[in-house]
Amino acid sequence: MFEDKTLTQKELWYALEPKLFGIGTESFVVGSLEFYLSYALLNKKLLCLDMGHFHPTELVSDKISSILTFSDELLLHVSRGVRWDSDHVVAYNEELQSVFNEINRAEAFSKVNIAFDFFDASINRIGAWVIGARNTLKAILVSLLEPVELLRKVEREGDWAGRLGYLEELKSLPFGAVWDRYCEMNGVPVRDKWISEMRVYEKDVLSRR
Ligand SMILES: [Mn+2]
Repeated sequence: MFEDKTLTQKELWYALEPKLFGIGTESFVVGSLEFYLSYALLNKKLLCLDMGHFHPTELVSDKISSILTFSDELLLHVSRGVRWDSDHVVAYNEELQSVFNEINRAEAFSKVNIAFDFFDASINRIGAWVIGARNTLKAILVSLLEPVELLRKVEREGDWAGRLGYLEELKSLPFGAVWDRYCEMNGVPVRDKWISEMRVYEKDVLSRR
C-alpha cells in the first residue's frame, strides 16, 4: 500500500486518528474507530492509534496485529490516557510494554511509525519530555529482550502452560540493569541522574526566558 514511501522521504503523509470522546458527544462521534479504520483502508491512508483515545478497558496493544493484517503501516501516537483523554506524559506501565511487545513479536518496527505528543502543564516541560521519551525507549528495549523464538517454539508445540510460564517468568527478569547499561553506552544519565540535570537546566536556561 505504501511500498514507495520510506521514513526518509519528505513526503506529506495523511493519517486519521479515531477518538472516543467522553464529554457530551457520546451519541455521535464522526471520528470513531470503525469510521476511520474503514476510511483509511479504503482510501490508502494511515490509521493512527492514539493510546489515550479508547475506552478505559480497550487496549491498543490488542489492535496492532489485526490492523497490520490489512494495512502495511500504522501510525502510533504514544501517549497515556486518563479516562477518554489523551496526551498525558507517558508512564512506564503494562500497556506501554504490551504495545511494544506486540510490535516486536510481529516483527513490525518497520511498519509502525512511532510518534510522541504528550505534555503536562503542571510540571517542568523538559521533565515531561524526558520522562515520556525514556519510558518509551525503555519499553522498546525491554520488548527486544523477549525470547520471541522460544515463545513461538512452545506455542507451535501446543505447550500453553510452558508459554504462559515463560511469559510470567520474563516479567521479573532484571531488565533495569540492561536499561542502565544502554543509557551508559549512549552517554545519557543513568537512572535518576537526569533529574539533577533537569534542575540545573531549569535554573540556568529556562529561568532566564
Ligand atoms: Mn493523538
